[in-house]
Amino acid sequence: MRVDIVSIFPEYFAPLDLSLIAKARANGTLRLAVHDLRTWTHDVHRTVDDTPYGGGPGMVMRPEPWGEALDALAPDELSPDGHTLPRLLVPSPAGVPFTQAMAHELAGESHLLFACGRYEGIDQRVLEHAATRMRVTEVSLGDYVLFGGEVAVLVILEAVTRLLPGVLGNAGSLDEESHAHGLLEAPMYTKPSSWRGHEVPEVLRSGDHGRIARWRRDEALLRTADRRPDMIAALSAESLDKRDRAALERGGFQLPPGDVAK
Ligand code: JD8
Repeated sequence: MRVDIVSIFPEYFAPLDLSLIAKARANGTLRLAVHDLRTWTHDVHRTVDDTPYGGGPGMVMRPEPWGEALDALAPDELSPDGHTLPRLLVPSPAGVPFTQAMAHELAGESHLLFACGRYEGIDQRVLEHAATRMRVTEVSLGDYVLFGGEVAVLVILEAVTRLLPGVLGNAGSLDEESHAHGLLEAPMYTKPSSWRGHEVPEVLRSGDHGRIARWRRDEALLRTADRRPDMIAALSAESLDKRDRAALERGGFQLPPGDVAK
């Protein structure tokens, strides 16, 4: 997969030289380039912002450098190597929520182009114009306010890279399956079995794989009901059996409506 990032803070992306993302870059799974937006300015001050039309606080990113950046990184014509136009992703608090499902979708693309805004954001015409030639998605990490799009790109790229073929081994595919069951994970423990007076739950040391699986499922259900009632409500009636319902009831949780016969 090819990835281009445009930002006024290219140094923000230093973590992409570390760990599994660095490895994916080194073995060619990920072809990543970070570009300084100011490359595409022409004035002595390399200006990227101006005052907002309509008034209000702060500054807005001028369209001209962005237009030139996108022209350079997403040429109209198919390039000699035959690659297609990129998918343009623009982090914004007004974007569609980034989810694991979107990470899977993006992992299937051959070329991603990230545009990192700062200040009050990018002149909307940049996105309008880009949408005449490529797929454009404004995407949000969540309902809180950041200074700019850089951290969002780090998050999205990490979520996508770990889904690329060969980046994770067996552990990865199993991990994805567990996310797919729609519950939070049960807590994990390692040695020593007793630490500062805190014990590893006895069941995990029992060697009884049936009991362990049931305990983990119960813990997953209880912490999901406690922390993410929205996820419990989203479960289909068939995904909770009688045993699951009993565990939630014992934990004092109101059961979501469903087929009581199950
Ligand atoms: C991009 C500029 C800051 C946005 C005024 C100051 C994502 N979940 C998220 N929260 N915030 C962002 C985000 C914030 C950004 C930019 C993403 C570019 N800002 C601006 C408009 C209102 N603030 C984000 N993804």
